[in-house]
Amino acid sequence: MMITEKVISLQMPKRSSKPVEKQRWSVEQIQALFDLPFSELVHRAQSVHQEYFDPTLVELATLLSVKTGGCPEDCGYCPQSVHFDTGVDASKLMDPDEVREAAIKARDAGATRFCMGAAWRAPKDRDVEKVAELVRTVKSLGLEACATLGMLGEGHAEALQDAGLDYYNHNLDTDPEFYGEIIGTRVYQDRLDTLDRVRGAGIKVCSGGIVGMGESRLQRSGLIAQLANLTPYPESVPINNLVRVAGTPLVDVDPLDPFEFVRTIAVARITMPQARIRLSAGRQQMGEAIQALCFLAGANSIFYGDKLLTTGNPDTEADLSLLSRLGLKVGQPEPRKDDVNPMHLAASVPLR
Ligand code: SAM
Ligand code: DTB
Ligand code: SF4
Repeated sequence: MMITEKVISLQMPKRSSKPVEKQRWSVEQIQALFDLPFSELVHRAQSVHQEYFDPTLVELATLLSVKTGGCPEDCGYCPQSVHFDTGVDASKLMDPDEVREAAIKARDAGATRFCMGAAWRAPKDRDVEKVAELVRTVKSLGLEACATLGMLGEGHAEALQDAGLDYYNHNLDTDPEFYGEIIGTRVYQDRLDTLDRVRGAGIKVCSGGIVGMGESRLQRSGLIAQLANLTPYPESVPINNLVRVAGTPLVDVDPLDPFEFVRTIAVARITMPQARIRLSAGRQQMGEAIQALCFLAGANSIFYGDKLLTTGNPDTEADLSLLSRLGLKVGQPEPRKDDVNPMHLAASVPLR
């Protein structure tokens, strides 16, 4: 559905029980949030987080690479692409017993969501059938199930929904203007089409992106605008900090200022107040203090387990210790109120 762009009012609209007409975030409005003094931005994000969620609750989602490497796509950040020599070997799809074992381990360690990743450009019909079996396995253990398998074709989302899949992860990854510098084998619209299929089948959308790939602040704002303007915006938004992997074209890119990463989390929280905002890849390189700032800025989910897909993640003991020292509890954050137009939250942001 197309929605009209409106000029943001400097007055707070009155709350009403009527559905609020969806307004589009402009990239400039989002950049104005990014440009706020750090303390002001984090304060606003924290206020939104408190308004919509129990801010002491953090989701633990465990990842498992069920089919690793050998991917024909050329995503410049990815260790699993055949285009780059990263030392990642290609493997076949795991069988249900292996997945069951990993999911039980994750559940026993405290995870509530189990996300299966496959290094495919797009799964074939028979791949989807097999993954549907994996989804049933995960669901039978009482976990939320998520899968990220690449672009979905006709009937795929429905088959996964039928198996009980709760979330499908497919990231927009970056700003449309910057996208072509990172990925050449598929276009932005392909990603939007997959998200439409997921939404259409009644599966919750998990979509976010990566920062620290050499994009500008304007382009980070462009990514958040794309996500926040989806109608509705995703229920789950992973924000990844680039893990610079040897052999990929992005290995030597300048690391992002960690405060800029925190700002990205804060802006995602303000613009998508009901979403679970996941502090995703890059935590191992980040240090505890920056992670604490991310929780303060509204992150309420993490990838939990010693490994992401092919790269490392903090140990589970270290994560539980960090959460405990911050007085955070483990659980499944649910928004505690209906959405109001999140743009009211930016109403007093000075625009250039
Ligand atoms: N092949 C599927 C796809 O591309 O949708 C699923 C797996 S893919 C590895 C899932 C996501 O992981 C990517 O969209 C990207 O956001 C993230 N990712 C991959 N490599 C990364 C890296 N080096 N650093 C941070 N995030 C990364
Ligand atoms: C997402 O946004 N990040 C996760 C998950 N979705 C699939 C993947 C991170 C991958 C980091 C690089 C690796 O471990 O291979
Ligand atoms: Fe393949 Fe996904 Fe990696 Fe791109 S991000 S190369 S599609 S596994």
